Amino acid sequence: MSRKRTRIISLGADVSIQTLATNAYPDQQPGTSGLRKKVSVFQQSGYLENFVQSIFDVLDGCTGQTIVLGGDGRFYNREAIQIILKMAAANGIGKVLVGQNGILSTPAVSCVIRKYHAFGGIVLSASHNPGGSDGDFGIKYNIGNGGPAPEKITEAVFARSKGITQYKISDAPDININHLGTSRIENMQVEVIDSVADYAEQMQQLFDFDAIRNMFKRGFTMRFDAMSAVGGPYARKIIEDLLGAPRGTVLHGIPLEDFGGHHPDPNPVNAEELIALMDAPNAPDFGAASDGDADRNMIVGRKLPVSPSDSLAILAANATVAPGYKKGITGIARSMPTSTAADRVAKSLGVPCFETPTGWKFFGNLLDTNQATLCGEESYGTSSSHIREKDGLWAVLFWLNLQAATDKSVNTLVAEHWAKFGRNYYSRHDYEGIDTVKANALMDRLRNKLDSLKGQKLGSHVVAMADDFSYTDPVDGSTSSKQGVRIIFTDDARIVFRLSGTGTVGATLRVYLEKYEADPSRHNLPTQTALADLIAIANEIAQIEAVTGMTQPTVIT
Ligand code: VG1
Ligand code: CO
Repeated sequence: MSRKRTRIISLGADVSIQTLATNAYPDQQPGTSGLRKKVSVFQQSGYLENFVQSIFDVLDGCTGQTIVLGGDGRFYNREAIQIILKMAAANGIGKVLVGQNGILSTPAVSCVIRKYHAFGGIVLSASHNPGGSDGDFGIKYNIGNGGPAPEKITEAVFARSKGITQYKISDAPDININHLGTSRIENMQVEVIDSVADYAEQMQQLFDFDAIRNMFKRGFTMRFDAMSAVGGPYARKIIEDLLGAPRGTVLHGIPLEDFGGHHPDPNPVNAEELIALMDAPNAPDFGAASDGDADRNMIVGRKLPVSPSDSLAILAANATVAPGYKKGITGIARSMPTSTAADRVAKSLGVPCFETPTGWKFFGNLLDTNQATLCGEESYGTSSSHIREKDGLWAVLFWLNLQAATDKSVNTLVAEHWAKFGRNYYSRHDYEGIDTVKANALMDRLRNKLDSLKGQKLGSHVVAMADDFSYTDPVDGSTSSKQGVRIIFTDDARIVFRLSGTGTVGATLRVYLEKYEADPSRHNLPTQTALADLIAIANEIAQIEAVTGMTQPTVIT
């Protein structure tokens, strides 16, 4: 597309506020978690500016208000921060709280918005997607409750972006964001805040830091892999400084613009170094990792990566060990593809378990109305009502608190949980880089089969129900449809198919597989072995190999 040159449309009363002409881009639709594109796409003339102006245009009443701004430190973070600061000033924002060096983890943004009663916040991150000049960049707007904007807002921003013709920006020089303190752009105040302090303070209110500190004093060992992403400074401050774990407990603790060339996704495939450490004969007691923007977590015992769905269930079952949850939980919420392990815990606690579409934005209303206290997703996301984002380090601290309070290892806690509630064997198979047209056709064919599936016997499993998941928010009544094809069997096994909404190249098919096993003597099978029959059924029903030409998933978690 040839772009017309930027033209000044008008100068404001204060001459340094400019209104510049721009051409709309057609592709600024936010996905599961904000707008994510290749860095080179964001670097196109006006691309970031259009999206930011569209946000300001649809926000009612943001004039004079405070917003929070920060990102995961990936390539283009600093440039984007300067552009957004100048645009915020030109759009009449009263004050911006910006993380030092432009750094704020996603959970820290949520924490800071809530603590200072800000109007909202802008998070710069493509989360677990790779970074660097040829990697991905992303931007997301969070509302005043600290959580991702609901679809009503993201759709309005997208609609606005398709018709945008101009944006406002100050031509003030760049602000120094390296040092704490206050400065101004036009009439807007800019306060550079400590990236970690508010978040660390909140964690100390939720968890028993004394008990964890004593556990480290007694020689408890752990490794936290920050994956060269934004979790590093948070983990170093909290785990090494405040909890007294020895230096070196946090691995890859310095955030790098390209995450050291790695994929900052804390799962056994991408955090292979940590997994190797935890598999070794002299493994530490506990392993953990977080992702690009530190909202995901992986929990690892000796030779035992804990499935995120199990982690949610185990934390829910033991929530009262942590001071912040000693009164118990009001309910649990999980995304639809997440295993039903948490449902069994909710049932035994006598609290509701909500099933929402994929993406943290769907938990906000349940948390705001106190219907749920803990939330989780199979994609290594867990958190609670303390903020409105998933929170990687929070989950790790919860597991530390649990081990300190019970004096039990991760392996023992997991085994005891399975013995009591049964085990939900679980795995996700991702098929990446599929041609988008083919991927959509595969999903359409699945949808067309749904009506005929009920009652059918597939392998040894009988289909109890099959549908395309649709969710009506119990608080605001909004409906989200086409959220994933699910096949549920009479023995509680499930297969779910959906397409990713966070990728930037082609389509990714996610196949989620789950099988329930009550018998403790059958709780130690390799996961893929336990799920082998469901894997075969999924391939058969979706014709994955025939459509994609792939005989194996690209990633198994
Ligand atoms: C993925 C996960 C989803 C998560 C989302 C954002 O979305 O499946 O559970 O909420 O990423 O996580 P999708 O549409 O690609 O399946 V993060 O840590 O990337 O902000
Ligand atoms: Co993330």
